[in-house]
Amino acid sequence: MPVLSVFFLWRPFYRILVLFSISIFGIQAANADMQTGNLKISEIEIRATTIGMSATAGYLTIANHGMSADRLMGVKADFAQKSMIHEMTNIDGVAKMRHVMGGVEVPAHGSVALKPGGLHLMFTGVKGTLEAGKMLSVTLVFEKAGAQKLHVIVKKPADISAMSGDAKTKKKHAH
Ligand SMILES: [Cu+2]
Repeated sequence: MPVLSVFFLWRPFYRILVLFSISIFGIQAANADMQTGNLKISEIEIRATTIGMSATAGYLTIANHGMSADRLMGVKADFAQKSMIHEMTNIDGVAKMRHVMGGVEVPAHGSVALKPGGLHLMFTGVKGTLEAGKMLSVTLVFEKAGAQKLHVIVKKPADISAMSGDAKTKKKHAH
């Protein structure tokens, strides 16, 4: 009898505990950092497009907790005709973009940031308009970690967390 009463006393707490755990995991699922092997990939943010815009860019950070370097070799996306890794350079005040050949190294115990004004994912021949809030997916291809299909979120340029204050004010990266 005392055992039973303890059980009934605990039942409501148990239920609260279950609900609490569900809410925690729900939050983790929404905050979409992704762990694959030694790589931790941040939520991928893609710039929203407006009517008539057929090119856009994507930003993310890849951290490598492993003992050996990996390499981001390429990117694939269903919503674009062509997906590439690009780099933005600013030489004497002239901003230029180039296609990064041979991929981007993710150093051992290091990280690489693809952000406005530097390295970025570049999508051309984008089908339709990418509105803010839209969920899409891209596949990142790594030399060692292989192909990783990841969710991406479309954001208004002002909402992209990878935007540095500098990039925001200059509005240089106009694609
Ligand atoms: Cu570009």
